[in-house]
Amino acid sequence: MGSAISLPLQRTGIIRGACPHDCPDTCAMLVHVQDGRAVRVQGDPDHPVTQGFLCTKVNRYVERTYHADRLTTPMRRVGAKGEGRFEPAGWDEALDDIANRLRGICDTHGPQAVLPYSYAGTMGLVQGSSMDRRFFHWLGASLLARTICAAAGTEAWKHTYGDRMGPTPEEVEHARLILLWGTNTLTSNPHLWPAIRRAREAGARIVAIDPIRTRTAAQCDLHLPIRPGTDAALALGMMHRIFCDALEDRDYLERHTVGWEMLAERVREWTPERTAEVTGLEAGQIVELARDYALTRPTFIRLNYGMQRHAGGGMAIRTVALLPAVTGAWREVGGGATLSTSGAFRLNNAALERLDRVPAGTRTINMIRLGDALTQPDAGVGGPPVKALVVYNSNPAAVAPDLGKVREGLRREDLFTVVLEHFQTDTADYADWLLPATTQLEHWDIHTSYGHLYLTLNRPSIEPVGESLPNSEIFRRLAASMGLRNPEFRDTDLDLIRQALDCDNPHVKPITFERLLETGYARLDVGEDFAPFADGARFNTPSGKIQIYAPELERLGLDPLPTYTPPAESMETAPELVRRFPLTLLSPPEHQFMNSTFVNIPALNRAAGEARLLLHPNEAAVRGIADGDRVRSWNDRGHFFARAAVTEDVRPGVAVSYGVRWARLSEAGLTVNDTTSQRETDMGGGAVFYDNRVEVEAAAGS
Ligand SMILES: Nc1nc2c(c(=O)[nH]1)N[C@H]1C(S)=C(S)[C@@H](COP(=O)(O)OP(=O)(O)OC[C@H]3O[C@@H](n4cnc5c(=O)[nH]c(N)nc54)[C@H](O)[C@@H]3O)O[C@H]1N2
Ligand SMILES: Nc1nc2c(c(=O)[nH]1)N[C@H]1C(S)=C(S)[C@@H](COP(=O)(O)OP(=O)(O)OC[C@H]3O[C@@H](n4cnc5c(=O)[nH]c(N)nc54)[C@H](O)[C@@H]3O)O[C@H]1N2
Ligand SMILES: [Mo]
Repeated sequence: MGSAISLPLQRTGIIRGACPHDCPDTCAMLVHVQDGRAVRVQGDPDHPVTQGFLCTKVNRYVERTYHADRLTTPMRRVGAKGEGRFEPAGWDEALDDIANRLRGICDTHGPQAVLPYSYAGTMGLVQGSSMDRRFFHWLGASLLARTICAAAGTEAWKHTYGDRMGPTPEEVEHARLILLWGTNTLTSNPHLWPAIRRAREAGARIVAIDPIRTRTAAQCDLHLPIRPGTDAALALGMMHRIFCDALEDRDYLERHTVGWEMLAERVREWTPERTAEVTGLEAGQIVELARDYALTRPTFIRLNYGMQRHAGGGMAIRTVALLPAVTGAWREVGGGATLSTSGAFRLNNAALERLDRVPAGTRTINMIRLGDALTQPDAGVGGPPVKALVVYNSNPAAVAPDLGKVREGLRREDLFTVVLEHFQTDTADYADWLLPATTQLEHWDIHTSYGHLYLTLNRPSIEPVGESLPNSEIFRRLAASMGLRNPEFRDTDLDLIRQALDCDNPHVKPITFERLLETGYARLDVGEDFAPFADGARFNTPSGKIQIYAPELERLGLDPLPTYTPPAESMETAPELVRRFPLTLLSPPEHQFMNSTFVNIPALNRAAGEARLLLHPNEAAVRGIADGDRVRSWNDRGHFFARAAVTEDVRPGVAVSYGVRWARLSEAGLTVNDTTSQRETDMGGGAVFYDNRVEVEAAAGS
């Protein structure tokens, strides 16, 4: 373990850490330890964004860490695939066997028959994208396109603004109109809320644009229950009005954008009436929103993931994100739009990951097509079948779309599966080897953020639970077992942190490891009032400007101008399908869970209750469904069961089931993701979780 933890642990006191989860807030966490045992976690009261509080979930981090079900030794499968029966084994035995099996597969089928599968179980660079990547890159394994969450928006923003940046909670309090557009802030980005509250106390109006009256929408001054997947239409309709009333910022457009005249022409057709018809909102509301947006200063749009998870998700992000370019909202502190702030954080990922070692011609497999990749002889993309799957920081048998296909693949007797985990998850059930990994309290890491501007160091606060090891150490040892002797596999976790910081990004330059050891976190050196796209900004796009017209999109077969792309499963595109499956099923995050993490924490599971299906009273009535009935939702991909909740919180035509649940804790082992599709978004090959049509019926046993 020397290479993983190489500074002494303090046995009693308060240790500075970082919340590792996939959330924009990246909290600075204080871990209270007593005699070598963690007793409490707390949000750092001095951190300007964390402000002394953690969320409902992470408050339970100590409980999760010492959970009776934590994996504490390597485990070898003894039952049938998927049965989830294992026996304990030693690390040497496990690593030797895994190395032998992988070597055999590489020799027979070539190294591309090995597929790594990871996502954001931890957002830490060391435990998430360092030794693991080096291992697979040196081996010559297939590459994984990590598209499940943010790919559509990332690609859209790249073609439009270049780097992903925007106001952070520290600036947002200056805004006087805030649009929460496709985001459930109180659940998924709760540390933005104090800034919203302060803005509101100073007179700001808060508007939620969401098909569901979420707990966030319920707190806003106005809720616009938009039809799913039609956000681009709403933005175009707003622009129509803004140009008609000559409320655009001509000076900003001329100096900083290309193609605005074409946009002004394009939006002429987006009259309030047409916009209303497409979006399901009222024409009067649209006109009023547009005028408010153009006449208030500063205006801030938090545009987030909801709108990305539809076939036209990239175009939707791009179109909505252009509103502040049209009105020049970027000029002021707190004005503009934020998708992500990760563009401010370019660390030395190249040194950590060593993509330069990837053999030329290596294929890439899109993670959201895992079902196809495991069930098609050429993995769906050409080349050898996938013969080995190594999963860490992810739970694909719960979070991936089209789970029926995923399980069919995982059940293959000829697929060798290794899972690094804290718990026996849905995916772990299918493992040949299950390896115990450390949690954030037990390892080092460094964290960027996609919702603010602080770099955060995570110090381990306790010894590893049982025989668990950090991911980095498991891959270090696996590399040794496979005979990979390059010096890169000898770097310690502290070496890796130093390498990450050793970069040419001027925002990061003043931040050293020593400084982070002392303070725990540090703000990027971007000056006081962050207004990245104000006057004088340079845009990291091919033209150096905001690309309202983006010629690169034309080469990808897409409209180079902002446009409305209807959902793939909609009346406009698939009327026959819609007649059979009339409801759009949305499955956004459950308040008490973090994707599929924390689902096994008893207090949180109790608070979330059993899986529910929210339905508008009209939709329930025509199906003879009463509140509390057991219902079955289905389409051609699969089905699942839930308890009906009849409520006006969802608009007609929409059904909602909050996720992500564990299949092994769900009725019949089925969840929402048995119905979702492997289709890719227009940009970035992202997932379309919410572009999903189902029918619902009362099930026996109501
Ligand atoms: N508690 C909790 N917090 C989380 C997570 C979690 O699982 N639990 N997950 C984290 C992760 S990985 C992510 S990516 C983020 C996601 O967090 P958010 O950015 O909030 O995204 P979603 O929750 O996917 O969707 C947000 C809202 O968009 C709405 N929506 C769906 N379709 C549309 C649409 O077409 N248009 C509009 N305008 N709205 C739509 C949904 O009803 C939902 O209320 O949250 C992070 N934070
Ligand atoms: N229907 C539907 N499906 C969705 C979504 C949705 O909104 N609706 N959201 C999607 C989104 S936005 C995302 S980001 C994905 C999330 O998908 P994932 O990134 O797979 O997220 P989790 O479900 O939290 O699974 C992470 C796993 O990593 C493990 N883990 C955590 N830390 C470590 C570590 O240090 N080492 C190891 N070895 N393991 C660790 C945890 O125990 C957990 O089981 O899900 C997607 N799936
Ligand atoms: Mo995500």
